[in-house]
Amino acid sequence: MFHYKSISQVVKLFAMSSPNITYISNFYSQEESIEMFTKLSKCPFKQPINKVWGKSYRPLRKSCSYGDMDLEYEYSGHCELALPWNRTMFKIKSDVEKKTGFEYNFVLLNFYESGHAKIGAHKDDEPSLDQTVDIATLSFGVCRDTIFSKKGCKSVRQALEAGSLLLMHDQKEWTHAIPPQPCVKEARISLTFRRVWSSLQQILDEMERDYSIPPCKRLRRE
Ligand SMILES: O=C(O)CCC(=O)C(=O)O
Repeated sequence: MFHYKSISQVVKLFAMSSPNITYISNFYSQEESIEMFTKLSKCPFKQPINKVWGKSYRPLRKSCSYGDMDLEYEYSGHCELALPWNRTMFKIKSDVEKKTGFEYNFVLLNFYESGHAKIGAHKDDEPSLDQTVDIATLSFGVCRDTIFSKKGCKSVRQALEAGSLLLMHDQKEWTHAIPPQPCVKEARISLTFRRVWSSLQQILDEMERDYSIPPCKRLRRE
């Protein structure tokens, strides 16, 4: 017979051994996804120069970003300066916010021209990211897989279909990647919505830490 305690331990163990994600397959209909893919293909994608472990490289993947005014996001030694929201991007952002209940101020777009373009295993854990807000990934174009991995756990593979929305809740323990799929010949565009601290907020946070301002005197984030 199971005791309540042992069941809750099993539930906890299971939660630790699987990535904390929610996948919604038809967030946008097929027709909407095709229309959006066409619009999004016209975004000013550029091949960034990334730096990992001191080495610079140009990934095959191209990217661009939109966000609130003067917002910058630094990752892989590369700084993305957000373009101002346009009508399409603002509409998509509102749809995602309605579904998730979170407010986003930044979106990173990735353009994978074919299955040769990829993104290595990584965590979106930059200090400039608000970790209490789920990262929301929309996919358009060809279906690609994502792989979640954690040491000692079985990897989880999830197909990201056109029009789908993937929510990553608390990903401190798991990495995610878009592996190469050379047999895939068509393009995919992903949009990852995030909440980024502004540089001013980061300075205030550092001051709080450095001068040990008691919590009651701290400025609230919002
Ligand atoms: O394209 C994707 O689905 C993932 C993108 C990603 O992991 C990232 O931009 O950090």
